[in-house]
Amino acid sequence: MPRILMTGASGGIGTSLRKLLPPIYPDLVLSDIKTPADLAPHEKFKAAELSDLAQVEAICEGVDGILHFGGYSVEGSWETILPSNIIGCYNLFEAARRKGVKRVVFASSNHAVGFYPRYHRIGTDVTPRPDGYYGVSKAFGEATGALYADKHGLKVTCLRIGNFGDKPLDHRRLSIWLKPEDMVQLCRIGLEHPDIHFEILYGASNNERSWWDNHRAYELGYRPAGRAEDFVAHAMAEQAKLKPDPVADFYQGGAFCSMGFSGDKSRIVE
Ligand code: 15L
Repeated sequence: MPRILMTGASGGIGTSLRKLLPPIYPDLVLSDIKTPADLAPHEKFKAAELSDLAQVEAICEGVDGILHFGGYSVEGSWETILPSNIIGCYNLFEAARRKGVKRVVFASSNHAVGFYPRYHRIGTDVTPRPDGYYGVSKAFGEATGALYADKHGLKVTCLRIGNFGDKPLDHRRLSIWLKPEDMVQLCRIGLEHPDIHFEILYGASNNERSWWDNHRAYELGYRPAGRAEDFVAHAMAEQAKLKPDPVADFYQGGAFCSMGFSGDKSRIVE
């Protein structure tokens, strides 16, 4: 029975997967800086600060595979992103190597490629176009994952997650929504599929309005059950409550792109 470590256990994705993963991976070890408020007696939890390599090594001891969801999960200042998402991400891959962990699934994000316009359908092989320091940290994580796969033989899967949740929250999320059960399928591919060396896959459900070519995930057996179009009325009603934002509405990364934007608005074509 493989021992799986999940970092970021107190965050949004971690909290949801804590309920969905144990039937598949009974030997699940949870980690975060803070203990989940509702930690149950049967759950195994080890606190760790990602920016401290010794602490990260300690949680990797005896582990077969890692789901790395830890770190800062939205845009933040450089001072915030650097320790949690850059140093923390390096520490995770390096600790995994030192402790002989075989596989890592890294929670990358659509914000690594957020400055592609929505009209541009992209695959997983495009040049990163991050929409903030958070997106830069996700591109860094993908690059670090590739290095550890090629140089050290770690099997690495980066999931460029769209928007994880029970339903798509607005117009943009109709293109990028990821149902929790579909996330579980992607984690299983990363942790178990025999053909994994280094992969980048989009973390998106079966969304008709998708901007992403995710054929590699399907080749690896991904069969998402979520369909964003089933929630179109809800998403559009929520969208109607939002103010128009020309930069956010043009680029894939949405509001992360317009945050602090001082670029060339003439690149935005109606
Ligand atoms: C992300 O990467 C964030 O973690 C999440 O909070 C959302 O902002 C999501 O992207 C999104 O783009 O909707």
